[in-house]
Amino acid sequence: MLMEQTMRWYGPNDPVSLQDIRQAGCTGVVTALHHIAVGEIWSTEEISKRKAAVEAAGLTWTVIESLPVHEDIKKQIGNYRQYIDNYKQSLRNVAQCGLKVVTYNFMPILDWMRTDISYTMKDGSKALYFEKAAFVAFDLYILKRPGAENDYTTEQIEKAKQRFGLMTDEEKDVLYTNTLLGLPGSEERFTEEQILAALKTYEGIDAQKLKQHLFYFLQQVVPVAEEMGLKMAIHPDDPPYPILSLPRVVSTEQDAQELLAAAPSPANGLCFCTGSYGVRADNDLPGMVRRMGEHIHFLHLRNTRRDEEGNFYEADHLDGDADMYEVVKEIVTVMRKRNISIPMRPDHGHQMLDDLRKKTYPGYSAIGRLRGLAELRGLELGISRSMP
Ligand code: DNO
Repeated sequence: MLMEQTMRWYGPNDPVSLQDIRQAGCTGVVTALHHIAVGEIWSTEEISKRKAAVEAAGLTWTVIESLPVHEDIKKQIGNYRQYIDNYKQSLRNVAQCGLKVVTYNFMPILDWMRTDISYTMKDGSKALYFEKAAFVAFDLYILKRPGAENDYTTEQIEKAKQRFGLMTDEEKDVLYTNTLLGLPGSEERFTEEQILAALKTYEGIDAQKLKQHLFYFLQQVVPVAEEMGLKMAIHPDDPPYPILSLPRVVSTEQDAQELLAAAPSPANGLCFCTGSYGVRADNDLPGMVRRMGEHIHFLHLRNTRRDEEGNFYEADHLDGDADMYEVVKEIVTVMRKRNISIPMRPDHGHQMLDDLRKKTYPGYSAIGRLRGLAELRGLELGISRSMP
């Protein structure tokens, strides 16, 4: 039994087509109804329409990524109870349409964060990159977040100052855009004032409080998911530590164990993203799969290479700090024990070959992901065949 191979598809406007995904060797896709505003109910009509489009291409809609959680739920303000009710209804609707796995995250305001989306690798391909000095420069000198200087050492500030001093106006502009790309729904650019205002709404919400809000949310929605036969899969924080003073609560094994314990159920599970968890040296990835394998409902396989300063780039899938061989070995063991196939997607990929001339979603060009998928698929088959 092998992992179910999927790729993310952003929907009808994605320059990577369903046909492309099928030719990459996938049997399923991971997609979401990105056109529905966060917090609104996903209707069965809209879900069925998307499902039919996927199936018409000979694929299955294997995982929803994401059914996003409204900011009010994370802060427990305003209409959060209504948004939780809406979430429950969306869960009922997706289950009614035959879907099985729902991915979401609980990151305040920002989803993922990189400072560079076209970092040139030695072979000329482009990767996503998080450069600490550029990020600190963004925080201190572009965003000018009040109190930001308290979050960094004198050395970091000095380095950021130098880095910023050498940037052209255009580079500053690109840095600004890149850094805020992970803002959900940020088709247009947010202004500095809007970001600062959003950050302000998290004043008084520390990690402990955010955790309570996450647990409350889980206690509300997990029973519905369980009743409907769905699996919830929470995506970890990316990067897995606080940024811009925002609290983070899904960054470590302990965080994951705690959230699983807060609403014990087969429906309460993880999206195990080796790329996100793997940025922390204290996350033992193979051990996490071994210990929490029962609860892994979806896999993002990706690799990063970090240094002491806090910089990291997205490496080739089998390269980087994560020992992908060990990780996949544990996954194979877990799947055999559970007697199931866990869906996976090669997460991100380098922009390479013909894709260097195309515009795709950052990290989601076809060829780089195809390369990652092909390598992972071979790795898994080799491991699986050689294991008794
Ligand atoms: C980035 C993705 C994340 C992920 C969400 C899940 O490439 O892995 O945006 O989809 O955090 O809710």
